[in-house]
Amino acid sequence: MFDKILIANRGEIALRIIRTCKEIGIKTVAVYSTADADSLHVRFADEAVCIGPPNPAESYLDPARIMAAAEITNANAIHPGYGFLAENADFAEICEQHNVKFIGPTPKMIRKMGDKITAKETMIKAGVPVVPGSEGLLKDLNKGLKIAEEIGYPIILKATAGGGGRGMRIVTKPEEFEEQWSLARQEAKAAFSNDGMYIEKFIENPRHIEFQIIGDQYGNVAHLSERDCSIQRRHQKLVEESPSPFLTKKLRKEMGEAAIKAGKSIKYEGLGTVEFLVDKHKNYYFMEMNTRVQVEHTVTEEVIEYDLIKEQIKIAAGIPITGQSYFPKMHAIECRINAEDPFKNFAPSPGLVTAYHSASGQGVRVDSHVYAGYMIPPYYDSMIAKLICTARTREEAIKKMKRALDEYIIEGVKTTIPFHKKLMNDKRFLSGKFDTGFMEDFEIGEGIEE
Ligand code: MV4
Repeated sequence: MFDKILIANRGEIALRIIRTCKEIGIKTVAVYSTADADSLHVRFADEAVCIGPPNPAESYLDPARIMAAAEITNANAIHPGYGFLAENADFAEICEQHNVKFIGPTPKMIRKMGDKITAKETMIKAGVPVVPGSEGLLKDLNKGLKIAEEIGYPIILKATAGGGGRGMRIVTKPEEFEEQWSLARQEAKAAFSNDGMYIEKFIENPRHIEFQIIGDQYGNVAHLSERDCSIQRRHQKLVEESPSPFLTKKLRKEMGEAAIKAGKSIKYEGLGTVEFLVDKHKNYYFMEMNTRVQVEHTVTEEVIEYDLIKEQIKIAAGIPITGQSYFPKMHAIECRINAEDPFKNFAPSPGLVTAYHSASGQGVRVDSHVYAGYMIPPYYDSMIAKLICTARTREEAIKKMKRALDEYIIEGVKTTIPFHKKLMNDKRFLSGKFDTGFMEDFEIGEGIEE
């Protein structure tokens, strides 16, 4: 087992990783930018190294600074968390070269799943259902038009280097194809220096249902059931839950087996997420695979009683898993509390937290790095807390969430708490019949007077 782990991240996920390390007796090193000097991850880690200015490119995103911090502190492993360098294959390779274990899959696996066309081809070979579309890279406009004609409009153009909603364009009729094709390629070239594109049939208002998988260094792969992440806004998830109110027992088993096939086809090592689009007829299609721990891993932890970070560290240390899959015993819902104003189009609201009281009580989990007097810096993402409520049924979890949202106090900045309060009373949300189009016609109504 590792003696000391460096956490190449900040905020709640850095704290989350430190917590598990403490429980299993591993020393921790925090890294921080000057904007985060007063952060809890700095205080709770055994050691802390300042790695640069607030700009992520000169701190949390700079492999050289992070590797230097690992070397001076003699850390034997690096946990990247999510975001920043978590899916950077070059960084994982640099770790290998410096004999520091990257806690995550191999650089080859990260690259394979990072290139969306290669990922899709891998899944086709493995027998995992994918959305009908072009096979491989689209060579030219005419080839694209021909394939679009074959599969039928609307179609979606996706960048092979994209993902998470970046570099996509919908085309509803052939007359629009040429313009969208050229715009999509320009955007992809600018954003990823790679204008490789592919086509898929456009699935209208799908559900986003993802399976947590776990694989060890010996080829064992298991699934830990699903999370429904259909409540999103501009490709940012707002609420996640497990189990999905949309899945039957039979479909869960079937999709879980598909997720395992996906993992086994690349001998996947570590924690991963297989994302599926599910249409209204309950057809499911592989969308992407994430090769990191995700924000919403907590929801899975609550419904199967499992420490995912602990397993991730054990796998990196070469300890085998049993290969047993898990099914939800409870129902958990997570509300992402962001420093954003839900009444002003979710505009960021960084600044000083003047008063803070966290929700608590049975079945209530809060993963957060915030405290009274904490300054939310404007340089990083706006998520400040994850509120997870767990109960035996969805109805009970929602009741608990309403209660927890009512007792959560955050003053000084605007937060998404009022949005979640409205959502927990929304008829469509309560019915469980919602899809990724949900936020397009959600009205929050009037703001509360202060
Ligand atoms: C799609 C799609 C419909 N049809 N692909 C968005 C994120 C990226 N991972 C893929 N995405 C989509 N791909 C086909 N063939 C609709 C989306 C999509 C979406 C997917 C999941 C969650 C929210 C979404 C919001 C808009 C579009």
